[in-house]
Amino acid sequence: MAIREILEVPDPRLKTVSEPVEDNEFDDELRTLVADMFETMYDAPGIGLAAIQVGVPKRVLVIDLQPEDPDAEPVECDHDGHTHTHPATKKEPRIFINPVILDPAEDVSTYNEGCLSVPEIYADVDRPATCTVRYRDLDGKEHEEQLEGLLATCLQHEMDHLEGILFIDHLSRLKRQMALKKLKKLRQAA
Ligand code: GNR
Ligand code: NI
Repeated sequence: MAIREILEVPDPRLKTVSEPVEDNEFDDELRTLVADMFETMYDAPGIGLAAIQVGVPKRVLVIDLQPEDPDAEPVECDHDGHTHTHPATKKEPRIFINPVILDPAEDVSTYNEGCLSVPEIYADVDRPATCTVRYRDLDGKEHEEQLEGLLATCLQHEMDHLEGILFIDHLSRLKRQMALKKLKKLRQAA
């Protein structure tokens, strides 16, 4: 397994429309891609990742919302001589290959989104609050599932990546330009 480099704006590859995984491509190469995507996402850290974010134009998504685990002991962590405790989190890795959204809800939910390809920028995005997704697993088997809450939001954010769309593309032109200017400034400061 390997951590891969995450593409960032304005990399033109992020605008690619990704290709479906064909029936004969459910192989070890796909398994390695998915394993590397999880490792890259956990390292970042993030709650979702689309293959194009690591430069692979295939319709492959991984998601792990890493919810807090109330049954586990809090985790102590140490950085710069300061000790913090965090609630423990559970791993809930999810893989969506060739996902298709069916019947998006009319009711909308707003979430303050971020994106590993648009680092340190956050903005409210409205999306259908629930949806059904049809997708394949790593064995090529088809599934259908009703999603709600953050999982519905995150899946739709990731599906946008498959069409070459970023969350900032949902903002007004003025807000998008402000976000990109802020990112440029943050990079100059770094
Ligand atoms: O880590 C991420 N957090 C997030 C927060 C709200 C809505 C979507 C996301 S996905 C993002 C990781 C990412 O960029 N996936 O493409
Ligand atoms: Ni993203």
